[in-house]
Amino acid sequence: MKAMSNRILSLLLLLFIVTTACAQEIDTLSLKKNYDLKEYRIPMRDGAELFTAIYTPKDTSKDYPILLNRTCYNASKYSDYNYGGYPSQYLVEDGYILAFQDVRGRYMSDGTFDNMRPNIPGNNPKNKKDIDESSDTYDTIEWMVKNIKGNNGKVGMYGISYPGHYTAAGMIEAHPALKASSPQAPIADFFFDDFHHQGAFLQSYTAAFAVFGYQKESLTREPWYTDKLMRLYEKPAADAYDFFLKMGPIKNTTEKYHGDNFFWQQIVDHPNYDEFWQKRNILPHLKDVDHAVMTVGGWFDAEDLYGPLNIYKTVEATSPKAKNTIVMGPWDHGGWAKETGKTTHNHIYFGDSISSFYMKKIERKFFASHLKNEGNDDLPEAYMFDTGSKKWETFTEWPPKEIEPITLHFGENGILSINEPADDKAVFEYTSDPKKPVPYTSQIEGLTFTPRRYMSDDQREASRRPDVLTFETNPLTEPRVLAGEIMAKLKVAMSGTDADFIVKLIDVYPPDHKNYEHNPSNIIMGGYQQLVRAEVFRGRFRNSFEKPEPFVPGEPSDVNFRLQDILHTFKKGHRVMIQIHSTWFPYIDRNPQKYVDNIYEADEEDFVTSTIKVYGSSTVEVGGTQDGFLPSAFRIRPEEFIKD
Ligand code: PG9
Repeated sequence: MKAMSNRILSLLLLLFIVTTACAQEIDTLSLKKNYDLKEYRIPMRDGAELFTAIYTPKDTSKDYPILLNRTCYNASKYSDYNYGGYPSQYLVEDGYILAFQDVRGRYMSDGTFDNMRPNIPGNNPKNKKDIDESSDTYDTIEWMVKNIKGNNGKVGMYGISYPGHYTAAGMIEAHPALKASSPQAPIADFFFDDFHHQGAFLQSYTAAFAVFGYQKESLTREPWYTDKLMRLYEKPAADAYDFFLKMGPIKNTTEKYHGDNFFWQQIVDHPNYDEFWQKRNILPHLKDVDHAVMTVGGWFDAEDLYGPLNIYKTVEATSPKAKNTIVMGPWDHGGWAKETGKTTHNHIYFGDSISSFYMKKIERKFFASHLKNEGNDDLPEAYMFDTGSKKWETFTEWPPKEIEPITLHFGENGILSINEPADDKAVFEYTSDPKKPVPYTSQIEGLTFTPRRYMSDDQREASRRPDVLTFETNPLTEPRVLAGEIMAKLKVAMSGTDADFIVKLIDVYPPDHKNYEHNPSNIIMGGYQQLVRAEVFRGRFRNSFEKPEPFVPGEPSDVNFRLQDILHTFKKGHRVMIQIHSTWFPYIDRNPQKYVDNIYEADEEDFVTSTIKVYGSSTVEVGGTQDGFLPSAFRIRPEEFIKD
């Protein structure tokens, strides 16, 4: 049984990682026919050797640029030609030297792994004393350009997710041969990406800790942590909501699953944005980038959406010499790297061959123009897919100034008004019960590595709950494009001393909207409430992510927070809807609603029901660039960066 379950588990894990990092199904025969493969151990400045699998084109009649992918997901797997993390088939056919490297401390590379290893400024070109991902990238490029036959002296980097983070790290004090970087779904800061959203913990990530929370004991081509992952999958839970509710407070995770997991312990020991997290934020180091950067993300990326948007914005603000482009499409995590024919997210259909369009017309052009001097990079500053009109749009800047932002106001009887105060005197109230939290999805989902489908899910079930405030406009008489940043500015009060706030922006379809022709799940599209954007904010961080504060019962307080950007046309006849609630389970762990110093150590009796008030003077600002008060640490513009 054990052997069988390990096999299932390894497949499960491989499926996750392959779907995260895989590209257009590679024709491995053409790869074998046209590329030679060799394995290297590349020496770093401190003597550590990093395993690197390098494919070089068999046609030696010309020189080729190097495309480097640094990964924590097992580069040694590329040594049998049929792994899933290759670049697109178009790049393979165009001819590049393809390098895949295990980052320090992973699989076949030396050293100790550190999640989001802190960047040490001033490390390059040569600072013998320190190492980080930027210095490891610098040393790798230096070695490859000097030692790999047939390279043209130009290097590109790309990677999806954690490999996207390593691509962004390589952009810092970059090697001069690095000419084109494409961080895709890159992690910028684990306090805002993946494991946390603005400091609120993603309990739905519980299984993921096994992959990142144990050090290997020797060089290995196989995962060493599968038995730890099995602890959660021994009795696969078909219903994560039920599984985690029955498990009780987060502290039970420590006792039952992760007591020996170093990364879990770091998460538990650092519930606030302290130096441990601030040092791992890559944004303050992304400056003076002087080569071409194309950041890619998915509007429905439930894992890394903060990362791509803020890495693009930071480079735009700090690096005038960079040719800086952002591409955001109707994809989930890494969806642009695999062609699915009909591009859908959950129940929503966006069009055909959208990923192929990206790979052929955008990504291929980006690398060819900067690494092969073939064609020119006439890509727009922002290549953005409108998730409402379902069309690509291009902008000369992002967020765009030419699209008017709007202010949404809440009124009695669930009225949402656009740009007109509805009723500043109104007070809306709900009772939040952590024993009956609001489900994050209308579907029953089992334990996943990370949840993905919820990002465009139907919100009708939530809008019918008494603990969800729901406001909607009248049917729009004209289409309305919402583009750019979103800021929720809530005035709240509560009977408890802590609370989370979830704000959702929803596109409500007209009641007579047709169902899809091909509709095996019989989804009723008439009245569908499509989630456009949602975000959670842990109210204790309302004045500072570093120094949380309890609420005073009954005292009105400001809770201002950012939702991630959007580009969405609300069509004529549709309505704009806002939902506000205080639990979102088990995507986000439950807030006890009684202030405790560390929620990861809260006991069952700390979880209390709370009556929450939202005042009519609250608003949601949608579009453009949202300035105004931001809690400290949520810095995306360099002049605001925390000093290292
Ligand atoms: N950013 C993704 C992730 C990291 C850690 C846990 C779960 C997901 C990724 O690298 O795939």
